[in-house]
Amino acid sequence: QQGDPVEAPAFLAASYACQRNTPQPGHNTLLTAALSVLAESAELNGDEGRGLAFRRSEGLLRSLDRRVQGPAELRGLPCLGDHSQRVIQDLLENGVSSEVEETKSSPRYRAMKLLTGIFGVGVKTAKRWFTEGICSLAQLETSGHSLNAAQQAGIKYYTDLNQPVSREEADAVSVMVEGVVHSVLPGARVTLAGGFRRGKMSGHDVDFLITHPDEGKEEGLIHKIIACLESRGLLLYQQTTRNTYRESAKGAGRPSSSMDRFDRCFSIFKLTNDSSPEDTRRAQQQDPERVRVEADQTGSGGRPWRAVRVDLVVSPISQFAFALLGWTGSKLFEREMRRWAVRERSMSLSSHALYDRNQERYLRASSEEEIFAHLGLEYVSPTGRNA
Ligand code: DGT
Ligand code: MG
Repeated sequence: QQGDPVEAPAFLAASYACQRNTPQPGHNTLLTAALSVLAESAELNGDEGRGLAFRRSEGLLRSLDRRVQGPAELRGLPCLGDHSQRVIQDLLENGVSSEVEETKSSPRYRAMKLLTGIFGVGVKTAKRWFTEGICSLAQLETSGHSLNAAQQAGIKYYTDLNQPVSREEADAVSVMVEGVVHSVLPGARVTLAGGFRRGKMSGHDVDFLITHPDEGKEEGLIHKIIACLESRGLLLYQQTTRNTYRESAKGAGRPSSSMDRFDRCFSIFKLTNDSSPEDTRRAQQQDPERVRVEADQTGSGGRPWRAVRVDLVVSPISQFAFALLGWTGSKLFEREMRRWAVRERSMSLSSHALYDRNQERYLRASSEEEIFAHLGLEYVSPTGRNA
């Protein structure tokens, strides 16, 4: 079949990220990395709207099934605002975007990134410090600001916590968490969520969702888990927050925000250098009370272990499917799913429940597939949720 070369058809792309399959890292990493910098910069400026616009463009480009070669291929694609298009055009023509390069080297962006890189420090606090002229950890330490417990841990383990967690480290942490959870509540289920469930090879933390097949058995579980982790010397820091979510029959307590109300623990684990998943499993089998493996290797700061951020979330089994969906991410995918629910289906979705505003009732689900089906969305597997 010969003839005149025809122009490649425009990419077909749905406008909501939750309607698309978005693998990691995608075919347009030059473009997505650049847009991610601009999104992050906007977020660090407290400009949510602008950040979201860049995140949507980034997500769209990551979902495309081939590399964009020229601006003409972008015609007809959703989610690409004028600003994103200008940046993309620059990158396609010159290989770099001056705006992105300037952003990356700007003192404000660098300082804000450094300060928000401290565990326990959000954008607001970092902004306040930056306006006082604080741009480094040394300046913060001599500033006389009193830091809360989380921030103190954040400073203490700064280097470790800013070094990405590898897949292997995540697996080693999984073995530790499973060992502890099963020892305090046999039959409980531990599921790796977050970026690692989406197939990412590294992450900033390791997220776990914990439940038990018998509703109610999970009550108070978080405290038992923490006590056990502490007794085994596996925790460097922890802060537990209590569940306050109550489902109201009238729907008054229906999910109205993305705030989570599960029992949750923000923690920092002590991961020994040689705690590969296999070693950790073996050590636990030999002596469950002693999973600390004395190592002769040295880690960051000459230590034989390293600090790793771990989030533990406990969900009752009745909410598990919603919790799993909510804690798998990505953040943009979640956000888009909630936006789809409200705008296209008149439903409210949270990590706890799905409420149908027309029928004025909650829709039950025992799997993620059922939630997608309730929403009239085609199922997207976790590895396709990297929007
Ligand atoms: P990373 O940076 O490699 O850890 O990437 P993720 O995707 O694992 O991001 P992370 O750990 O911040 O959060 C995992 C997912 O959990 C995220 O996509 C949305 C959800 N999530 C995190 N924090 C909250 C929260 O406070 N409330 C709710 N509802 N969901 C949250
Ligand atoms: Mg994570």
